[in-house]
Amino acid sequence: MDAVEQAKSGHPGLPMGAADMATVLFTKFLKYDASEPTWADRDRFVLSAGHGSMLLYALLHLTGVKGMTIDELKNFRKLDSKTPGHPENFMTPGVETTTGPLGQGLATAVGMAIAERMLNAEYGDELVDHRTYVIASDGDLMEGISHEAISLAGHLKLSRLIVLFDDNGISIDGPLSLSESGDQVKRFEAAGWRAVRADGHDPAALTRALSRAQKSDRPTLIACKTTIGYGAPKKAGTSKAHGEPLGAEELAGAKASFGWTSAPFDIPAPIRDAWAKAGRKGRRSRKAWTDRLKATPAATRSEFERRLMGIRPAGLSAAIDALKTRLIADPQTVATRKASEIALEVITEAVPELVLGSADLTPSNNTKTKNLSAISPGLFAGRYIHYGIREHGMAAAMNGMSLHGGILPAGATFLVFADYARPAMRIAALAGIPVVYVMTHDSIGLGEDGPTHQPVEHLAALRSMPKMRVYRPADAIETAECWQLAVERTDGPSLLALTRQNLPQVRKEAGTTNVSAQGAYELSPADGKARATIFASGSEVEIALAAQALLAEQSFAVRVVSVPSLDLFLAQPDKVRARIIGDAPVKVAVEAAVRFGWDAVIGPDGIFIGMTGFGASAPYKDLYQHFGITAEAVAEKVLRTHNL
Ligand SMILES: Cc1ncc(C[n+]2csc(CCOP(=O)(O)OP(=O)(O)O)c2C)c(N)n1
Repeated sequence: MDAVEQAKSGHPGLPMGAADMATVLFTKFLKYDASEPTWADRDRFVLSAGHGSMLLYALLHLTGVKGMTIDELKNFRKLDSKTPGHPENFMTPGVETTTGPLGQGLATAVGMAIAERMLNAEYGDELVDHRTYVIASDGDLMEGISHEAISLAGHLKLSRLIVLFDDNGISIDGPLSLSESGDQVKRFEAAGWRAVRADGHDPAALTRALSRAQKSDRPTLIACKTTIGYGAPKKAGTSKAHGEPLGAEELAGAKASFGWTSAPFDIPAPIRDAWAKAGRKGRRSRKAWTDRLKATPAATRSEFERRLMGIRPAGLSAAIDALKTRLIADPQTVATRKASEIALEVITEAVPELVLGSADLTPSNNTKTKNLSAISPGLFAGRYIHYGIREHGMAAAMNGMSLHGGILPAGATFLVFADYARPAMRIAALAGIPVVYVMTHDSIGLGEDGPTHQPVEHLAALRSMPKMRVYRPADAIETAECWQLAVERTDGPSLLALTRQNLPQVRKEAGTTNVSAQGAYELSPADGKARATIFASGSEVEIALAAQALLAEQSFAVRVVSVPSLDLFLAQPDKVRARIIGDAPVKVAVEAAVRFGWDAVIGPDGIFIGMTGFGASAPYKDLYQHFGITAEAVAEKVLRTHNL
């Protein structure tokens, strides 16, 4: 209450209403040690309703997490504080994931619970044996993503997942009855959960419910009846308590109702001591775990530690180099989705933490290599996940798996359905979570399925997202290189946009350098002084090379620059960019998508050959003709511009 009041901004209602639940959870159930908030076998706690961040900050402060001082609480919502408006895992020790967009935390927690069971299946109870707890609000459960998350969790029987639902019947607009008449308990039951109701202000009832939840063979929802802004004389139980400081009068009234006489931010010693004790509660468990880890055979132990630290295995680059050598010796004319499968045959062997999956497009995404078996309800040995048709749930679960540690998730769908996953992808970018999206059917090149399935604006939209890395490789060699970069990245998400249609192998040589690492490189130099440069990505590199040949017939020398990652290229130092862009007077970009973004390479006067609107349903070669994305069109425009 004091911190929100001092910040003149924030949400007191949820922290006040959920404090009883959190207190029972943290003092009696949660396995954690505040002195080591990143201990690998700790229980995970996710405050899905991120607007209630002050509850989490208060818990971290009271339990004694290093750095979470009372001054941080006083600086709530100030620049560079550890107490930002919504919880950010990259700013605050002890915060497991960034939350705020409602529903994300719950869906992320599902991924954490999956990761825990998968690592348990690999390393056993001795090393991996913990739970994932969530506090979720009405808003979390109203969001569509919650459907995907709870049905996936129910299906997989994630019995280590326990959700405390802050069932206060209030949201911003007023009582929930304005917009909701469903029954969450029944909904969760229908999804395969154990779901019960409890009085959220009765510690004994909460204790009983949590004890039973720990023994369940299914995930558990505890719908806790609470009062938002509990204790505030007038605002309690109303939407007025949700998102603004209480104000002096209500604050004083609330403190009086609790018999609280201390000054603002002053915490009486007995209370402080009790919480500090709770913060030490898991110390013995942690020490016992550390002893078990020490007693683990050295090879298993170092592999476990490597994976949890997020260090990629040493063998990856040698494996990629060997694959590239093989591809040079035996060039492949394949779709890049198939090239991705070829690369994955190698990478999945070299990188045991890589867990693949698809939102029900496995045969189209080519993500299930022969060596991978799928997890199934209650059985978590495996490295493949059938996420079902749940793109958003998949992307959020991937965030959770990655944040849990020990796993690098890669999930797949069609590129156009990135839109269905986008809010979780944005969290991955914002929070710097390493995950890989395998997004096939990346343009009109998918053909007959037509414009609903043909992405045109998606590459631009995804490239514009800060910290998202978008790759669109041109052939089997670039696909291997882009996969290597995606797997090596440990500070954020990567996306591979891959074709449905076959492409020739355009790289004629490949050393041990990953030339895709600068985002663009000269693939085919001009024969003589270049009069134009053609930039292209993915499937259009073939067209650029054909245009180069057509122009050569007319003694017009052009160079071709392949751009496997436009955003990575634009992030290079000026010098690198200038060298690769070159000084040929005519600049052309070819990409079967909208122009947005390419002006940074070709300038506003550059020639762009691509899409200006939605696609159409037809065989893909007809579409390329129809939309004028052809070598002839490129050559003709280059000559016309040159002759102006
Ligand atoms: C995806 C998304 N939509 C909208 C919001 C804005 N918002 C924050 S809290 C909230 C609803 C508040 O109701 P509830 O979840 O019941 O929380 P409580 O009022 O109990 O604190 C909304 C709409 C958001 N944070 N995320």
